Amino acid sequence: MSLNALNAQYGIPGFIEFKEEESGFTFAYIKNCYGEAEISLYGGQVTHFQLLGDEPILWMSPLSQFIPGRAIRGGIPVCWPWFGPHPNESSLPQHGIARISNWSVVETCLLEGEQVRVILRCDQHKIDQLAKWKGVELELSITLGKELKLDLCTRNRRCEAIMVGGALHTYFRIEDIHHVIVQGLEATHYLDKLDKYKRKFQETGVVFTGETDREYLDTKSDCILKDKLTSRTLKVSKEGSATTVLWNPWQANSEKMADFPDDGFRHMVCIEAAITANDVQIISPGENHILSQSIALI
Ligand code: TA6
Repeated sequence: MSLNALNAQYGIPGFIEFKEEESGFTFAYIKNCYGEAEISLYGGQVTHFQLLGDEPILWMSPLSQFIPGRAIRGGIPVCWPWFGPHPNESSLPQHGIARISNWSVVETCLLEGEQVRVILRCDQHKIDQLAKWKGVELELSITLGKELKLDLCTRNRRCEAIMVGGALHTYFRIEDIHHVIVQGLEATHYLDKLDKYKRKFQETGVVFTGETDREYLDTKSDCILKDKLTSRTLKVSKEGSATTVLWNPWQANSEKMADFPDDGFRHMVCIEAAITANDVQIISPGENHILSQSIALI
């Protein structure tokens, strides 16, 4: 669809406008009385979210590549229909295909209280190239109101059950990783990816003193992200997920990644609403699964 047609059909003057950037990627720019957000149609990825009178909430790498076939680094990547490396085909991309696919707009609307909603659908042709997921549909609904809410809906249109993993892999912008705490995961077990997925117990709130890559199990709790240097506190809620992933690559990995600044690890932390480990979803024929994450300033 051309940009003019996109704006004619789905633009809402003063609230939603579509623009093509130098990279050739098309973005939706959303504004209302609560704040603003930006969404790349490539990847179906929110790349910016800011509430009125506050600093941006999402971290975007200044070195992120905007190249077809590559994942955008930062914002809210959509990992689907598997999380991490593919379980048995190493040639398939890490974190699935959704974040490296094009998405089309299926609906935009202005809701009560000037909330703005955009609904996107992942490229069906790309999904159908995956034999096990052929005919499965993927939609993402993004609503900007007092909070930002994402609903990732998997529809199983096949005649047999499917297995789906994934995550809303959210990068939060922070002042300094040494001065944040994540609460809400106390007294839960996690798999430590850095220690051969060893099962460990989280007693206290999570503080960061080095590379961190953990899958917290059997938890539907909200996470509270406290940034002590800015006194900003975010509540990160979720639905349709019993696994929360925390990630910070720390210095050495930041330096290794081409699309990550060397000191990038200081200013971001990922808190992800995930369906992985023992929480991979089996979806029956004709059924849906919705993975949701909401981000609010408290
Ligand atoms: O969500 C954590 C994680 O799975 C880490 O293991 C790390 O690989 C991170 O995702 C980033 O993955 P990416 O493919 O975007 O470089």
